[in-house]
Amino acid sequence: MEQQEAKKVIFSGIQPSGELTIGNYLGALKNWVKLQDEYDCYFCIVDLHAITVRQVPKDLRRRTLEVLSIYIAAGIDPEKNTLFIQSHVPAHSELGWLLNCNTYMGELSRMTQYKDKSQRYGNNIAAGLFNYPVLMAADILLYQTDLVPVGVDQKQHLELSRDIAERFNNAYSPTFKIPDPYIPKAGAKIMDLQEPTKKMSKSSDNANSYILIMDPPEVIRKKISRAVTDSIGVVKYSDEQLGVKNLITILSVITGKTPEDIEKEYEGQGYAQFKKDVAEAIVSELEPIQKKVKELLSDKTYLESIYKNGTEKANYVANKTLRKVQKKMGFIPKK
Ligand code: AQP
Repeated sequence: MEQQEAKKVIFSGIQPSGELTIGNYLGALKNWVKLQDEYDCYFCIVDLHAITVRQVPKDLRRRTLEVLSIYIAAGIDPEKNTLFIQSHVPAHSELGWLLNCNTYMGELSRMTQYKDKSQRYGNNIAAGLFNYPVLMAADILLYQTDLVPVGVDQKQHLELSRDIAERFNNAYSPTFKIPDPYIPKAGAKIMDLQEPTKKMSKSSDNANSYILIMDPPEVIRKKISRAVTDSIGVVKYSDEQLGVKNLITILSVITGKTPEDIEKEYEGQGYAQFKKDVAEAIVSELEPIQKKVKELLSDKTYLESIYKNGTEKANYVANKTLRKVQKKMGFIPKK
């Protein structure tokens, strides 16, 4: 009998560190949906990463289920993919520690996300924020992942995961698959609506800087109408007009039109109609997702069954890798 070729493994996750934005949706989730037929996908809610910055416990609990609902509502089929909560698979923390002992302080201090975030938190920087990329390496390496869909912002962390894996494989013997970044064709970095030089971020202090997946239509319209543009008055996809460029990107990813087509469509029209259309495109893209999320959140038993199933599969695969690592490092196997 002809043996079926195993599908390549994909791992990715989102932190429940805030309400998800259209950055998370257009930059990550919308692409994940396209991967689910071709790959064996593990989509995780990375709650252990979220606590690198202090969280309010009841908000973390609520958001974790909200993120799971958003995954499903965005079109990720729980039957085809492994959906689970990171803290339900203890191997993540365990491998994280083992890898911490195989990672250098120098490597971690070069991570730009750490440099950026530690500036924001001043004197109260948790050691976990510094070690975050090691936990991310554990997440990925546990599943013998082939490909990791990452935004440009996460590329440096993935390179570190590769370095850690290669170092371990050389020091002991081949144990981890070396993961490659997967940069989706339609990948987009969505920028902050108020400061378009920065990426849109769910933990921003300014609510006008992002659009949440769950924002009601009138809030979306208001935020887009307030989005920073310029005084040039031409809808152009240009680095001189970062605010407008960002709105074109959003419209382009939602509608599938190219930035050039969008430029042509609004030739000689200024920004008013363009902004209105961007807002309506977002509203109609998010409407069915919001409706589905609300339905899912009212059925906790269903959500529980999804993450329980996912955890079971994830635990099985992750423990296999963890046991191999422990054995190679010299730990006595459990009887
Ligand atoms: N603005 C964005 N544009 C494109 N993709 C984005 N992603 C996040 N923001 C944008 C992608 O979403 C995935 C999960 O991100 P995360 O929650 O793990 O952490 P993050 O990248 O640090 O996202 P945030 O919103 O900026 O979170 P906070 O504010 O908590 O740090 C990743 O695939 C990421 O590329």
